[in-house]
Amino acid sequence: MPTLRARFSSGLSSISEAFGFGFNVYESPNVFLETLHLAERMSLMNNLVSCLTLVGCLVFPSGPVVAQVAPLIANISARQTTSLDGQWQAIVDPYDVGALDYRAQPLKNHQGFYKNYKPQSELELVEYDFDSSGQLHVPGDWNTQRESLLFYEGSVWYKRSFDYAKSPKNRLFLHFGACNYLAAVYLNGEELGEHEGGFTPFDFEITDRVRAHGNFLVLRINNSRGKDQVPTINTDWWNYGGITRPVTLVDVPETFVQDYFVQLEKGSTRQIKGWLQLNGPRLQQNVTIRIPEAGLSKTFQTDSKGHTEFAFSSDLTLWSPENPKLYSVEIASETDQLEDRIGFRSIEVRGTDILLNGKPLFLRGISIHEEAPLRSGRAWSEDDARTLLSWAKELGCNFVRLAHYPHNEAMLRMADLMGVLVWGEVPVYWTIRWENPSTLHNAENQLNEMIARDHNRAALIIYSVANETPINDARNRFLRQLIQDAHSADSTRLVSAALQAHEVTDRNRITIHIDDPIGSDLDVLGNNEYIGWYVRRPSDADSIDWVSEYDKPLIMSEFGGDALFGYHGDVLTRWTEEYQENLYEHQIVMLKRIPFLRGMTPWILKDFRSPRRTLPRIEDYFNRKGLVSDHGEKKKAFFVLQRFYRELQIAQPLN
Ligand code: GCB
Repeated sequence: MPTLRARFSSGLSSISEAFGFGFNVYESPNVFLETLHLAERMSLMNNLVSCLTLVGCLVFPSGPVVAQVAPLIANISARQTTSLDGQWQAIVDPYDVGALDYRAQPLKNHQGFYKNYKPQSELELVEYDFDSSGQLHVPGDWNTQRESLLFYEGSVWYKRSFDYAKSPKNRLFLHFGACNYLAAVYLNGEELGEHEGGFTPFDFEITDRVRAHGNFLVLRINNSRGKDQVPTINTDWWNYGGITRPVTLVDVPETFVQDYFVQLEKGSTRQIKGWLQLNGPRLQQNVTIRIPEAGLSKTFQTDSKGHTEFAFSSDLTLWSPENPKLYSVEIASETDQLEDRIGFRSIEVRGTDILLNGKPLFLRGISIHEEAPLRSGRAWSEDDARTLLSWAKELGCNFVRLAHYPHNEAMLRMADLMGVLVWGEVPVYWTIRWENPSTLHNAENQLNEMIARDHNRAALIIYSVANETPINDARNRFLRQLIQDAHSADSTRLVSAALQAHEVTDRNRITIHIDDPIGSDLDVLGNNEYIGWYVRRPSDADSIDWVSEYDKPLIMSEFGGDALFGYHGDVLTRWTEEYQENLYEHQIVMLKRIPFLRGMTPWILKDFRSPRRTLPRIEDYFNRKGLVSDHGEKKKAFFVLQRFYRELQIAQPLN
């Protein structure tokens, strides 16, 4: 995919020209924005959008943020790395004074915070100081580290220093697990580049810029919401800002194995098919893939672009939830070597069935937000992943929906290890700017970054491209592009989206129809419904019928209702555990009667923060649809679902 910068051509260079409206609104703002830094772009785009809206221009592409990131390096944990996690100096900058002067012009001198400048005399005016500005922990959201930042949306500058003795032959990269939402990265007072999107990893090469001593790394992270962003301004989750996942220095040989795909061929349980990509000056090499435990060793040659594709037969124990077998896979080129732990399984759809390793499977799932299980804020660690997935397993799950954006890599690796199948998702949520090409480009980029990071994880079986999006031509075009992207980046996995069906009432008989036109492009249908919470009474579910336009499997990707842990009453008193418990009981009656249902991921494992949820003493800015409270206590409905999943397990013991 071309970078955004590659699409720019020559054009305007000054703000006055831009505000003179002497440009094509589809092209030139991008060009002049390219010359500006992050905050300028963001605040100027807001102004431009307001101006253009006033003069009647309804469609306007927001300023895409230039991503000059290096191609993603796969499997960071298997490389020679140095962690930059820990306490970082942090300056909270709600007015972006670290980037713009009082005329909203880019700061050119040392006043730009990325310079980390110190006054040279008693007289000199310098209005910032990282060293006395307090600290934030990385990884971590800023919202739950300081009370004053709980609702904060804007910029925070981060700084840390490091020394690095690099061997002259090697190359060094900076790797960020994720920063929400926009990240501008500077090393030793120079801009490295920017990244847009809050949930996917990115790298910058710093081989020629790193010093043995006294490097200072500065990041400006901005989590302001924007209409043209992905997600857009309206969500039902907390907009946690910050460097939310680990930061790592990755030291690799001059020519290294950048990425590889070692998976079973679509539809096969014996044929391994994949590819490998080298990065560096020696692109033509012999590369060997070894799976010692299976006695496999195959050698291939990369072409002049450093690429090779391969296929060979194997006789492996297949990965499944009941036996999550991972093999050590060794990958060696003439200049680099690394190891991964990979599971091998097949996943397909036949009619309304989902087949894992050729056998029909029912996905006993639960939806999960990326919130820490036993403390406040974003989850990011292996321990967080283990606790969340242990709760899912205790519930009887063989499947989780990681909503509504790509979760951290530890979660995917833990799912591989624990035997939990995964639905991964991008934050194309509710109503985003379907007509804006840069919004589409951004969504495609986030999808590709997720796939690039996770495409060797056996647990991951479904890519979801959207959640509850309204049907219209522009949206259909947008989603079809994402579906096509997912299939072409990885043809082995299934593609889905959480849709919304509609109700038809005929003489008191309620039927729900699944007929979203996007259904024809998907491998698996997802559907969210809130019968008994936002619509109708819980008991109405008992007699509701479901029909589908498509001969495809359905996953009920959401249903549920809120309950405050410890609040009790009768089954028709909202917010009580009894209401939620009763709702689940009636849902199960309905779900059992849907002939093409092949899975479900009720909403949701754990209560999570949401600014939309304001009701005092009940919500207190938490969505309470969790089966587990935000303090880890299990609500009554947890046990209803657990009972149902046990029944299903008895009926289908091998999943
Ligand atoms: C939905 C959304 C989910 C919300 C949930 C709710 O349909 O997909 O993000 O949190 O409903 O609780 O309303």
